[in-house]
Amino acid sequence: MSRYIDVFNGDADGILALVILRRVYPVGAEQHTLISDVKRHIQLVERVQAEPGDKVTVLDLSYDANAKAIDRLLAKGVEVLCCDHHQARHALPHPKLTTVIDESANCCTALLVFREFAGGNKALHCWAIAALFGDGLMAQANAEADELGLAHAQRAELCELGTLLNYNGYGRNLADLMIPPTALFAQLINFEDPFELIAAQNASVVKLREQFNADIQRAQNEIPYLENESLIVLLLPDADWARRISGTIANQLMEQQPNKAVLVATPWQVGELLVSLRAPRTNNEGAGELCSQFPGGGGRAGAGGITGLPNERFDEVVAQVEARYRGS
Ligand SMILES: [Mn+2]
Repeated sequence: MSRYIDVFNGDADGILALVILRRVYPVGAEQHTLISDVKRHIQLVERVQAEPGDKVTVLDLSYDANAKAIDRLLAKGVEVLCCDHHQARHALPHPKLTTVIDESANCCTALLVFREFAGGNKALHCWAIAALFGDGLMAQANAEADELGLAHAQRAELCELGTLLNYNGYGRNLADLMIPPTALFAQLINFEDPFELIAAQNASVVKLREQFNADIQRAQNEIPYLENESLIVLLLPDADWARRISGTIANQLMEQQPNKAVLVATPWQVGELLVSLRAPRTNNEGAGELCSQFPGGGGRAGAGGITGLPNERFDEVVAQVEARYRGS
């Protein structure tokens, strides 16, 4: 019996892309393998152990970061489906490979999966909107919500859910996370749409909300490392709450101050930082490109990051961001 091996990013977008796909194409538990990790760990395809005839689906993970591992699977006769919105220069045609890739700044993987496979299903569209909110893509989330005629209160619910699921993905390793992404998926897949999940007062959602509220409060009280008319920089302390909230506070600052770039750093391994960059909303490009000039850096047009930046290079990053987005 062939197996379905689903490999997905541990953030809102990765989890919800898989929820949409597996509500359209359900797979029995005995045939199903799930592989995920913290948001920052994106080279997950190398963990796949597949046999010829197995079907591997890769969601919300950069093709380029996984290209070698995908090539090995294809060469072995494994079918691979990749849906993503990160850089994919190495995705070459292959009879066993299907790609749904769109690198535009206003799109996320869950939206791609919805458009490609869900045939306009309204309940599944709502999951995709939650994912857009989770990825900080507010304008697109609202445009999709307009299509469905969602009320303000419903949008607020989807925004909160997306934010909470995204928040859960941040950490150095799985032990830092409140709930492992594979366990979150296993709960979410049981609900037809996100409103049902929220109305059920799902225990995971309640737990995430409580911790989130405490963490965001602490982050909002931090004094910026640097702030001027073109950027705002936060350097958070070496604490689990800071690692959990770093991505969310970056998205929140970006929304509040749309003409500034946002840079948030937290201590990573000894002598290193984890850096998140958001391009200004008013000049929404170049973030991934800027980050990829540093080892461990990458991302997409509006959002990028550097994993393991040596502390002494931080001011260099700050200077580059300031030069890149001055006058945005
Ligand atoms: Mn994503």
